[in-house]
Amino acid sequence: MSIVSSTSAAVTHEALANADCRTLPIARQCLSTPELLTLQQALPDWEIQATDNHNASGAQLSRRFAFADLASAMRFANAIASMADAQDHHPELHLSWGLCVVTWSTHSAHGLTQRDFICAAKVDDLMHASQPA
Ligand code: H2B
Repeated sequence: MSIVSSTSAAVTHEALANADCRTLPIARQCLSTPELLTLQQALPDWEIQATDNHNASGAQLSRRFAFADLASAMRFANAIASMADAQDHHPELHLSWGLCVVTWSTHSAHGLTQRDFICAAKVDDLMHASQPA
């Protein structure tokens, strides 16, 4: 099941966050530019970046999350790790005092696939869940 097709209308954040990477076939092909733009509209806080790192020779999806201290950033990173294992899709995490930078790409496709957008939406939900109402 594909969340997005080149002819599709808008995709919601909720639809991404509720999707399950384990139901998707192995990703070998990166999303097209129109597909990337459609999905990015659902994740306005995330930035698509050019990269030449060892996993993604094309593009990656990244967001910085600010915290009051290191322990809070580490708790958030641990929650992301549990979600990532459950989805069998794993981010790069940069942790420092008050900061967790989350970066997604799909190693098997060497770039961005819908798995990255699904997991980014789930990270947004984890952030909302960790904030006091
Ligand atoms: N995470 C990411 N980001 N990209 C992948 O291609 C990937 C992964 N592949 N996590 C998964 C694990 C694969 O190695 C295992 C065997 O399912």
